[in-house]
Amino acid sequence: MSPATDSARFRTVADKVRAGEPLAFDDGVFLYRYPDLLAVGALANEVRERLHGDRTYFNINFHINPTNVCEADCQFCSFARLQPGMPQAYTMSLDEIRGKLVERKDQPVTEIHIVSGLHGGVPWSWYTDTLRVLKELRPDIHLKAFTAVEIHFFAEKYGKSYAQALRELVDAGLGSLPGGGAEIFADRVRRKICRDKATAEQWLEVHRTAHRMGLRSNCTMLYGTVETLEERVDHMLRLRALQDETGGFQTFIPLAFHPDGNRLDKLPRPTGVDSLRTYAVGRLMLHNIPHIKAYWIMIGLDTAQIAQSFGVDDLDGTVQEEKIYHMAGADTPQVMTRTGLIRLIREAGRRAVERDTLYEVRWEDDGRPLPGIRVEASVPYSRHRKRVELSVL
Ligand code: V47
Repeated sequence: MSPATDSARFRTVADKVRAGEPLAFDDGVFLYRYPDLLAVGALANEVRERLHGDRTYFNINFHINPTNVCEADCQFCSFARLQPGMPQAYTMSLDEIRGKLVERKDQPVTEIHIVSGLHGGVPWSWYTDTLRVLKELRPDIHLKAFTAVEIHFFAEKYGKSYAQALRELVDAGLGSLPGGGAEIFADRVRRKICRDKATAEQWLEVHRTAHRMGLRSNCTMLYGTVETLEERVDHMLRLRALQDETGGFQTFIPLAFHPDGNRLDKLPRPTGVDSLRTYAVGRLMLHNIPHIKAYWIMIGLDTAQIAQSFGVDDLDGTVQEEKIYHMAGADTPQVMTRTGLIRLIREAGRRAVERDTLYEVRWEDDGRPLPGIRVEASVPYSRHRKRVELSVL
């Protein structure tokens, strides 16, 4: 196609977006290939601002990874150890799990994000008690725990239906499901990078079951391994179809592949441009999922700031002691303070909104100076913009 027909096609796609029409598969692939990244970003930003204005959400959370013993042998994973007793394999006792929360008892944490391995050598009660011991200590805390891949594994291993496994976890304190384990839905890719865990259909069925039970969940896409752009768009469309059916997804989180310490270590990391485009295309294709989240741990703080103008309205989180990406070579800090996150958001010209896991607002930034934040970075978005315009004049 010539540049002229390309820009005509872009205008047609933009018209569809502005009319609130769902984009088609070919539109998604076109947006991935359209050379003008800033135009794609600006269109995604229109949708982002229509939905959320200048707000960027964040929450105060930390991670617990109770074991890294995992029967699945995913090629991209640097965290899992196939057998107990292998170097660096660990499984926490319930006391150790409780201890992770005791260590943080004075912090205003509202969520614990729990991702485990597929460890069949522990009884089912170890998984339910993991939630129970945390809830006993802090009944108010939200437990976002166990990916759909884990739920599928629990059902198979311990002889339960998805609904039964989820019900028992809810009784023990489960609040919602994180979005991990989706990777890329295309069979061709799953056969290459994660052939021995839940299939795409099983992943989607777990989320369908959870949504029907009234649980909320998130969804992810691992990009930058062996998938094509078409397979990324297909992945987004399968998420969109389930969302049309259930409405239970809260946020879509693209996850940039980290190559260190795993068997795909010859692959390069996705570039910043690829990440920004993926956020933007995600925002445009997934018109029915309310939020697009940047996991700054994976893309770095700089890209996370810019992503807020490419469709992203949500940043995860204050995350502490993250293992999955740091074992895969992430060089981002392990901890981000609340003030640090607010500063990151303000400096991007956005208004920070602290939320809980289900997006209830807990605090909104009114631009007042905060300790450790420069005054010029504390000016709210609209005034900040005026100031910038004036200084350009
Ligand atoms: O399922 C594993 C991915 C996921 C690597 O729901 C990798 O709010 C890149 O799902 N390079 C777990 N990705 C993390 C996850 C998540 C993160 C933040 C927020 C939420 C949420 C969910 O991480 C895994 C897998 O898809 N992953 N290894 C790697 N080397």
